[in-house]
Amino acid sequence: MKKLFAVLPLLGLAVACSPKEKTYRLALAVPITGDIAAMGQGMKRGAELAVKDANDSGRFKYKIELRSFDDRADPKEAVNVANQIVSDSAISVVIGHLNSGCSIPAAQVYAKANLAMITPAATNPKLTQQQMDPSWKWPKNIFRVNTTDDVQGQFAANFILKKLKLGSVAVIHDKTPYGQGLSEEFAKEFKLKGGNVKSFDGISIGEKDFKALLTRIKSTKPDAIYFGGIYNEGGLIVKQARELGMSSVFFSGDALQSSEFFKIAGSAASGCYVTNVGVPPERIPSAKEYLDKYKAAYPNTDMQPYDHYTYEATMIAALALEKAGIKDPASTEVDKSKIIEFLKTLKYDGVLGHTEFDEKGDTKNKAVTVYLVKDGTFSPVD
Ligand code: ABU
Repeated sequence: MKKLFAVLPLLGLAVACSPKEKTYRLALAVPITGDIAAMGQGMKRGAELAVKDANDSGRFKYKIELRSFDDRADPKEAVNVANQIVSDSAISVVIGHLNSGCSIPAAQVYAKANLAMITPAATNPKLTQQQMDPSWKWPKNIFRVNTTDDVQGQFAANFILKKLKLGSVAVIHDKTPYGQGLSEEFAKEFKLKGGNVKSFDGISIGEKDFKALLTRIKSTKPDAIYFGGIYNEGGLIVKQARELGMSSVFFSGDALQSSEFFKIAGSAASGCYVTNVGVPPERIPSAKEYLDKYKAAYPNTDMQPYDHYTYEATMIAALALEKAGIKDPASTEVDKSKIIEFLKTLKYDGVLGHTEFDEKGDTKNKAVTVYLVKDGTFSPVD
């Protein structure tokens, strides 16, 4: 009996130090509140599902936990959030941000702290280009699992000209790095391929009344309106265009592929086109398990455009931690440099298909899909 009491403390110590007990931390930085919270909440669902799947897989000898940070889609808040994240030395990878306008400045904060960031949504090419600049004195820490607006804008321009056979367009953008950047890429390609860009106008996030602008655009009779921006303004623009009797085809990018767009545009959504980067997950065999799990975990919930991208980014972060980040099995300290080096050589097959990064940190997967809105859904157009 005496012997048993003697070994009990040792057993307790062994349990406390068991690798199973160790917890490593990932951060998610997205808008959880505010005007585009629907998309940020979708990303949070994707990240939480990935962390659950990673922990349930039994592959890891430790537990992964997710800390979520709300940047409210505000670049200043994104930098505040980034500073909070880097002050937590237990965080090994950041997944985020959603907005290019947030991701670009926040990435520099992470770089100075040698922390890898993987965005599942920000599409402005400048995000990764900045780390190729000779003035970038920090590790090349920025990775992106979704392709970029130069690819997406060019694709849309060629689709409108060649598939829809429409030769003129009015461009409206929301003056953000995403909306304006995408519109510029689109307009450049549209003109290059012989199309007529009749106008190029900026509106402001939060604006509600576009009738004066649309009345001016209507007088120029464009075949199509191309909008670079997010569903709140995009939904109102197409609704008001139809109220003014405009029949121009409405076309936009990935940040409109949300059920929120239907709520705002109502019946005017029907017949609109949007692009999103990548192939629809329903068409990727390796995404089936994810889709089934998502539906089971979040019944009666509309998937938002970046949920599966965030799931993938989180799974990749967990893999990088497993394969390269564990510094010392006796502690939870991570080797952040090795995580960055691992991501540079990643070859991963998951819900997005195959992912590997080019020298800029961008995915080599350049697929873009056009969706037509019909019967209240986004239907891929072949
Ligand atoms: N990719 C569209 C929305 C996010 C961004 O600002 O890039």
